[in-house]
Amino acid sequence: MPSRPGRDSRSRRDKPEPKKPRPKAAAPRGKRPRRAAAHSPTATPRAASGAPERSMPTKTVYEGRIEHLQILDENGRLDERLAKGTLSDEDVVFLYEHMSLCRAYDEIAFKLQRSGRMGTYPQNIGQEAAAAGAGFALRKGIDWLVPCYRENAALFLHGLPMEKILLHWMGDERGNQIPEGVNILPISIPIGTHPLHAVGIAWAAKLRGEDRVAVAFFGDGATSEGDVHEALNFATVLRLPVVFFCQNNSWAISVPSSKQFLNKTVAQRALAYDAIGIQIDGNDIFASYKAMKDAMARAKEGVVTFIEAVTYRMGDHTTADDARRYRDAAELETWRQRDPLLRVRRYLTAKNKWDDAKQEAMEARHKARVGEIVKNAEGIEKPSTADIFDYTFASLPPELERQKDTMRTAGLAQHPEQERLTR
Ligand SMILES: Cc1ncc(C[n+]2csc(CCOP(=O)(O)OP(=O)(O)O)c2C)c(N)n1
Ligand SMILES: [Mg+2]
Repeated sequence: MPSRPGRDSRSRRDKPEPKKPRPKAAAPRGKRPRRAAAHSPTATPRAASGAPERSMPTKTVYEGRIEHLQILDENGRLDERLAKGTLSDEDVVFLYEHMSLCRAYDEIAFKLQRSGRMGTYPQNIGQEAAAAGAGFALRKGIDWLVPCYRENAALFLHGLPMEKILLHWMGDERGNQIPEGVNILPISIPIGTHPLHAVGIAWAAKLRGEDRVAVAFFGDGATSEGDVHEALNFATVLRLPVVFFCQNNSWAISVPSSKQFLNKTVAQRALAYDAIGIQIDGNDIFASYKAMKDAMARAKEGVVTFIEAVTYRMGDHTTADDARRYRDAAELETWRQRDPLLRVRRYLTAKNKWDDAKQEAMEARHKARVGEIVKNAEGIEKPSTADIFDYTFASLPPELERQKDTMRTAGLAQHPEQERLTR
C-alpha cells in the first residue's frame, strides 16, 4: 500500500545518500551462495521511519518441510528405533552380497569398455544402496520399475538377466528386450522422459483396479527437465500409485547441482505438486528401503511420494568421461568414506554376521559369476543385418529389398550391379 502523507519523516527534497559501490562477491566457482528467502511478498513493508506501514492483513497459506532420513551411518551404527520393522540380519547379508556382486559387475564392465569389448558404460559404483534398498521394497512381478541407467542393483533384484545390461551397452538391442513377466521398462537414456511412462503405467493400474505401484528412477539432472514436472503434476492430480525416486549424486555429467538449481533440496520441488517430499541418505540401505516401503503404502492410497536419495557416483559419468577434469579429488575421498558397501560390512562385522573369510569366499564366487555373465553376453549369436529391414516395414519397398540383398556382399547399401560388383 502507498504510504500515508506525513508518515514519512524524510522530506522528498532531502538529498538521497550517494550509493556505495557494492563489493564484488568472492564466491568460489560452482559454489554460489544460496539466496536468502528475503523476498517474502507478505512481509510487512516498513516506512523509512521504521514504523510498519498499514497493509492488508495476510496469512500463511502454505508452508513446506523436508525431512532427512538416515538409519545406518557411515561408521555402520544403526538407529535401532528407526530400523524397527525394516531389514532383518538375513536381509542385510543378502543385500550386502547382492550389492557386492553389482560392484564386481561394474568393475568388469569398465574393463570391457577399456579393452574395446563394449561401446560405453555408466558405472553405478557408489549408488548401489539407493537402488538395492528401494528395489528390495518393491514386489517382484507386481510393481513396475521404470529406470534410467544407475539402478542396476534394483533391476537385477527384479529378475533382469545380468547379461542384458552388458548387451545393451555393447550396442545389441536384445539387451533391451525384457523377458515376459519381468516388470521393468528398458533403461531410458533420454534424461527425464520416462517418469511420464511410470505415470502412464500407474494410471492404467488404477483404471484397471490392479494393486500395482510404478516407480520412476532418475537423477538430479532430470529434475531440470520439464517432463519430470509434468509427470509429478499428472501423478498428484490423478492420485496415482506412483513413486518418484531421484538419485541426487550432485552432478549431471560435469554440471554440479549448485549450477542447476538454487533450492536446498531436490525433494522440495515435489511440494509444489502436493506430493510428499523426503530426503534420505542414499548410501544407507535401511533408509532407502524404509523410504520406499512407506512410499508404497502411501501410493496405494493415491498419495504420491518423491524420494531424494543423496548419494554420489564414485566413478566417471560414463566411460566416455573423465571426472578428474571437473571435480576435486578431496570430494571423491570424502564420499569414499561414505561408501554404501563399507558401512554395511562394518555393521555386519560388528554383529558377528560377517568376517574376512566370508568376504574372501564371496569375492571368489562373484569373480566366477561375473566371468560367466561376460561369457554369455559375448557368446550370444551375432544378430543378422537382415533384422534392420525385417522389423521395420510390413512389406519392404523394392529399394530397401535391394539394400537388404547386397548389404553383406557389396558396398554398404549399394546394388552389386551399380558398383559393378559381381561377387
Ligand atoms: C533429454 C536429454 N538431454 C541431455 C542428455 C545428455 N545427458 C546424458 S546424461 C546427462 C546428465 C544426467 O544427470 P542426472 O540426471 O543427474 O543423472 P546422473 O548421470 O548423474 O546419474 C545428460 C545431460 C540426454 N541423455 N537426454
Ligand atoms: Mg546426477
